[in-house]
Amino acid sequence: NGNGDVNFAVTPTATILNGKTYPVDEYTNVNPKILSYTCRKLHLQKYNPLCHVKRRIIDFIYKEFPSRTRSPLFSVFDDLDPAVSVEQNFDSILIPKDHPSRKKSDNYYLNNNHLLRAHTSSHQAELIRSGLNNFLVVGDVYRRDEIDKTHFPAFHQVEAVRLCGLHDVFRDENIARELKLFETGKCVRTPEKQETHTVDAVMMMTSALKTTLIKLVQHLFGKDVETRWVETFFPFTHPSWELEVNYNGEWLEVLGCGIMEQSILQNAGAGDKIGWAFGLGLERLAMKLYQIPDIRLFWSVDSGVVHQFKVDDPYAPIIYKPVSQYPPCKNDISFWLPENSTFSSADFYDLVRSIGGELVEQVSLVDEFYHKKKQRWSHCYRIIYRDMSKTLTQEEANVIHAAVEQAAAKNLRVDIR
Ligand code: FA5
Ligand code: MG
Repeated sequence: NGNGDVNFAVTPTATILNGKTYPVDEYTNVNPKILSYTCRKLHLQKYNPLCHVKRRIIDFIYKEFPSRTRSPLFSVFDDLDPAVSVEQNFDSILIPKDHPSRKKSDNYYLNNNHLLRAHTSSHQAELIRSGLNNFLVVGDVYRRDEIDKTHFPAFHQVEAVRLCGLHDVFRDENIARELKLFETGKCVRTPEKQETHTVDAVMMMTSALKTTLIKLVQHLFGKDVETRWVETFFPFTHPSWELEVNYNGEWLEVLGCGIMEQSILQNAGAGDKIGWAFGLGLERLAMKLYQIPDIRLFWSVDSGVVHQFKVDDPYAPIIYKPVSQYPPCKNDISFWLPENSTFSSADFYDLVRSIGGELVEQVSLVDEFYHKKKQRWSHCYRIIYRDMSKTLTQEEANVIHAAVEQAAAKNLRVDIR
């Protein structure tokens, strides 16, 4: 449950998560540390900043899309199981079999058939198939990624999907009689649209999508927020964009969006509609909103951090006040990579996280070289350890660092120098 109680177990032959058993195979790369984050459900903890931002977003969507019945137009799912199938996370939304985003080095696989979802888009197809036209999915997602102040292996997304029929797209009766959603004649894909869509339908949908998103960020940050659209590519939308907002003078990507690929709708039994979708990162928005300087702070249980967000009103104008900064400890680690190896830095980052957890602030590759005589590569990484709520002594850091060295030698078969 959401109180941090353990809801997983790891045995040599299987991982048990939320009552389901996933046999271990050569694809398994989850570890107890990452599994422990699935118990936290930060977006469901009333006083977590991510929950405040989530409530503001849901509020906005309810107001923006008023319903003609007594229940809201958009259904909200915020407690779907983060363990999903490869089919859900990739195939159902047309991610090609050889796409780099499927790599073992980028995801947490339970086994060759299941993984911790890498995005909330995993649930698009099944929810459409269940008959829904408008829904939000809020959830924790997992990626093996870099380690710094804006990246954590577990983060949170909000997904929105809106499917429209002819009369939702063209609200005017007379216009709806004249125009169509789908091409009947020539079918070509252009940078502007998919082969089956009419230019008119795509223009209307794009305008509705972009207007909704600009209003959303204005709802969060005020009318003066600076934004820009960047054209991009997703296998599940076309055309596609990212929205960036200005954050302390730099452009910060906060979401991806686009016109949904028609075959996703067709496969899910909604081929007569056209859809838009977006997926946003809750941490990025909350960091800007509350001036939270480090992504690890969302996971803090330190009272000095938690107390600042203990308000019932999600619109309370909170500015995060740094709990006095405790000093960092820097430790370097150098090792020879195994010969003819499949070593990847992602494996090492993950190992450091699995041992040091939230005490790891940053890991960076500071030196690499090839030794001709030995015919081996050497890597040197700098690890910054820092406790967010008390001083971490160098002795304490050394204990963690020694455990990292041991585990690297044992699990990654590197030779510590
Ligand atoms: C996606 O995950 C797409 N599924 C989004 C989407 C949905 C596109 C529906 C079209 C239609 P992307 O990998 O860019 O895209 O992630 C979306 C957002 O999640 C990013 O803009 C960012 O705000 C957030 N995000 C991504 N990676 C991280 C990370 N490591 N840490 C924190 N936030 C992240
Ligand atoms: Mg992106």
